[in-house]
Amino acid sequence: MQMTDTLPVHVTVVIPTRNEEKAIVATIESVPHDGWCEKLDFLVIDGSSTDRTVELAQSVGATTYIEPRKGYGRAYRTGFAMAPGDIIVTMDADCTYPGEEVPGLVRKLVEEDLEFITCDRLRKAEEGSMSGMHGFGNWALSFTARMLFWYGIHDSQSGMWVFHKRIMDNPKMRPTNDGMPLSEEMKLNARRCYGRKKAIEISVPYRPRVGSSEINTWADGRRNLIFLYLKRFGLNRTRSPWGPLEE
Ligand SMILES: Nc1nc2c(ncn2[C@@H]2O[C@H](COP(=O)(O)OP(=O)(O)OP(=O)(O)O)[C@@H](O)[C@H]2O)c(=O)[nH]1
Ligand SMILES: [Mg+2]
Repeated sequence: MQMTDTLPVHVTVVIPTRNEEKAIVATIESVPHDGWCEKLDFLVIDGSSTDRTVELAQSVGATTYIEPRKGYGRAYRTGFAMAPGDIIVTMDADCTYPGEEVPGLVRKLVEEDLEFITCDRLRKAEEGSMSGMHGFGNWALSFTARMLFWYGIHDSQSGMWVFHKRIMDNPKMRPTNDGMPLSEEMKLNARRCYGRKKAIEISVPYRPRVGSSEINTWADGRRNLIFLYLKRFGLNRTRSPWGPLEE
């Protein structure tokens, strides 16, 4: 198949947002819209933004859904269930991830018969994309995850994944966490369910953020670390510090 052929797939880009009016339009427009796949749509799961995020997302054709329950993980769990496409792509609404790489990543998933791709940000991070503290936190969490699970993923915190929606039918793949730890949970579940040949990691550029972040580096870092230990001992489904587990 040539790079110019239209891929016979329906792709939904799921984007969680909370007050991202400065970057949501550029994030959506960064993904090529030139007919590289049969159908492409954008599903924005908004955590009750108080700015113009929703209106702006709709203005460039995205479907929006307000998820009042807090959390990055909650937004994705809702978005995965709602996404109409057979292939799901994720990214933050802050211009940090390379939207222009989406067609190539989807093509790779389809043509190489993969189940899941996670994008490593650490090897190709551009200058200014990660503060020293963020970089250290990412490295420390990724290192801890590798030591606990021996699963070989370099960047446990990346939020850009490309996968077949059908993998969410697998209860061992479906994530349980409503917060930032959903990111590491996705990779751990994917490697456990599909192994190193079908669940792969690819390095992509990572860019400076547009707009300000609402995450709390220390609190989220601690939650991510606790989650790794709970999961290691199989307690994340029964003892969730983020409240009851719902579908
Ligand atoms: N729906 C929803 N989206 C959220 C929530 N918290 C964060 N987000 C979105 O999730 C994405 C990831 O959050 P970021 O603030 O970028 O977190 P991060 O990438 O770890 O931090 P930065 O490096 O500063 O970008 C962004 O698009 C946020 O707008 C939430 O509670 N609900
Ligand atoms: Mg971000």
